[in-house]
Amino acid sequence: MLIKNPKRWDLPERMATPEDVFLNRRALIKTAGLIAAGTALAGLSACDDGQSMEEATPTVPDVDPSASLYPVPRNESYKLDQPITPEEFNLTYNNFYEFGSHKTIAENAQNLRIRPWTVTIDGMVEAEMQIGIDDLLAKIPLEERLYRHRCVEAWSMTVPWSGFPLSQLVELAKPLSSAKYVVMETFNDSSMASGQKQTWWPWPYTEGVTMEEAMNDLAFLVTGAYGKPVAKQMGAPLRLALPWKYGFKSIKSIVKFHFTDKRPTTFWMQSGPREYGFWANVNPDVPHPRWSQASERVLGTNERVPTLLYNGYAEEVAGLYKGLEGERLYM
Ligand SMILES: Nc1nc2c(c(=O)[nH]1)N[C@H]1C(S)=C(S)[C@@H](COP(=O)(O)O)O[C@H]1N2
Ligand SMILES: [Mo]
Repeated sequence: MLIKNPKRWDLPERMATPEDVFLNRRALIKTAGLIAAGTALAGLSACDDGQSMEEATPTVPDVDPSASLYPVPRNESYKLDQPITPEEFNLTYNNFYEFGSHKTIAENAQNLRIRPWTVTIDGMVEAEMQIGIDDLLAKIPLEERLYRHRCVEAWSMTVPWSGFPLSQLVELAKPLSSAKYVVMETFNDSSMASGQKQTWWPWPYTEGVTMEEAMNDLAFLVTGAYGKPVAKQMGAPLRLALPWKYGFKSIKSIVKFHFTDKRPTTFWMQSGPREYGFWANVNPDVPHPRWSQASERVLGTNERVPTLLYNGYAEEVAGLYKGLEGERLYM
């Protein structure tokens, strides 16, 4: 049962197939024995599977203790000659599978408790540590950057993120020289995130980048957006923004940074190895098995525009991939 609530920015269905339409179907078949037959059949059009999920009772919206930090000064090196996507789009059209595998998870995401929020830094570091988000925010100056944001489902936005370069977190962590990757992890608590009751997904959500990618100035840890603390549905209180990669690399609501010499098998690599790789750099010439990447739909204007190599950031990042041409860099 799909409850339609068409908004003027809704995409035609064929352009907005969710990431999991194929994956979930397979998972449902696999776990069919665990699900009441009727539900399983209704769930086969996987995009509405979140609707059949038991919704947790929304809690009273809490005041974000970091609110007084915003707005923060804009870093003029990261301007764009394209309009910012109106905030209502980023607040209402999200991917955050912890709260449902469809786009309208915003209300359910209000169940996310963002304080206390402890960030763990561990693995190949001089000294493992835990730090509360507000202590972290007090240590590192925040700035605003305008970034392009591109999902593998071929929609795009332009977002004013606030936060700080990932390189500053790496400096705080003091990794050993043997560390080659930083792996990030989202919270895992099905009592606040009903999507995490769907046990066929490899929770918690994880993502990772090489140390070299982490040190690139474009790699940005987001704590705010649109001049205020980042909304829960957008990955409060700490998410990543890697604008040259597909959106699934930009992990939300991070609780852990793990330094390692092993390349991680991330959430999406485990969920669909044929469809999702480690690098996931944007490239118009390399189609995803289900979505051509030649063009993208701009949320807000519904305009279709050509996709750019590295999502327009080739000058900043192409050098990271020299000598790696034999790898699946674009999926
Ligand atoms: N923890 C977590 N992080 C996540 C996701 C998710 O489901 N869970 N979805 C990813 C995908 S597929 C995209 S496109 C972006 C969406 O970010 P937005 O909702 O702010 O546009 O978040 C990424 N980060
Ligand atoms: Mo995505």
